[in-house]
Amino acid sequence: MKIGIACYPTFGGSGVLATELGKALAQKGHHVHFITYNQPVRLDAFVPNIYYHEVQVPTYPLFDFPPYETALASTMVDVIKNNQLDLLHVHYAIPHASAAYMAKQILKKEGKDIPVITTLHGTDITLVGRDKTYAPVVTFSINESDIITAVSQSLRDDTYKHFNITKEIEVIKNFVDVSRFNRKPIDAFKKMIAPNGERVLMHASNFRKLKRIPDIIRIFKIVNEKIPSRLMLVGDGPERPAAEDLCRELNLCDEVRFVGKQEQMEDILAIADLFLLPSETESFGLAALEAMAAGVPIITTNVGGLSEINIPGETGFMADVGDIETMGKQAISILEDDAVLKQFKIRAAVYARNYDIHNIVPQYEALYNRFCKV
Ligand code: GMT
Repeated sequence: MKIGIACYPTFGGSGVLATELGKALAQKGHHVHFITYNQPVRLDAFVPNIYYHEVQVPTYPLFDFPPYETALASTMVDVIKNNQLDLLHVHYAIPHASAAYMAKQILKKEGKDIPVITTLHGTDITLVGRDKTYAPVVTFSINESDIITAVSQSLRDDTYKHFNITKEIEVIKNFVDVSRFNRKPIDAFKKMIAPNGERVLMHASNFRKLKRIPDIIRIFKIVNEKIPSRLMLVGDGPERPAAEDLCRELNLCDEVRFVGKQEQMEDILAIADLFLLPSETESFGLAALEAMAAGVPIITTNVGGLSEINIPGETGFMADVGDIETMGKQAISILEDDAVLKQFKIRAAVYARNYDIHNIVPQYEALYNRFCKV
């Protein structure tokens, strides 16, 4: 099958998921064409049946806002026509679903009907998409997609709650390549972060407000007062300067390491003992699933899709948004005893297998097969 994938090329979960899906489909023999404005971060190796088409957005003095969506739709048309694509799968509704609608209409006039699959990832529904500046276009273009999928049951419910969607939304949960996360810790790296064998707590995200980075630092403080530990913060974003200030204020600069954006999450997670994701909202929590796959228990809030992947007492614990005290106590209960920690680590890895790439990718292929036979 020849499949077009439009996504964000960044470290965000939707782009990571779309890229991993494309790589998995290519491994199964499909031809996968990525259409986006930069090389996706997880697209890091040459694979003969993976193609990358960069969306160029020419600037012009008139454009205070270069029209990316127009350039994207035009690139979609060009790639679909010149590579005889069988379908277009877009990840994150804004602006991919509306650009896909436009491309579909243009191609229809030329006698080609290209099926469009839209996968909803989270903030395109729960946050940004609901803004009334975007909502009519988001609603329209989701309804015009041939197939709509959501990455969790909770996101499916939210989509029906906030938008007037007249079609069935199918749930295909996010996945992880479990074999990739089965790494042994790199000793030198572990020594650098935790020179005296301290417990390593970790968080990875785009440091946006909804990730509640201050909660992470305060949870860590509670843990650190009882257990020798280090906090590793992976990623970057708008909340980082305030987070650094808070570390200074709480006198935690020696214990907290900001390591910036990282591509080798499997090596980084291999040295972690506990992953923290106390988000305000989270449609799925791919970062937490990757942690589980690496055998790292998780402490999360009980919002959105997090309560679908985190099994309290098994893979970690959950608490209400902002309940730092409870999350601190939960973290200590996992970390204070070697035997308990070991059991949580084993169970986290075992539960992650339910979301292994080999179980989930065939579900996408089954959707594609409704339109085209392999
Ligand atoms: O979490 C983010 O801010 C990034 C965002 C994205 O769109 O890339 O992640 C969303 O999609 C991920 C992949 O499906 C989900 O795992 C995240 O939970 C979701 N983020 C939110 O809902 C806040």
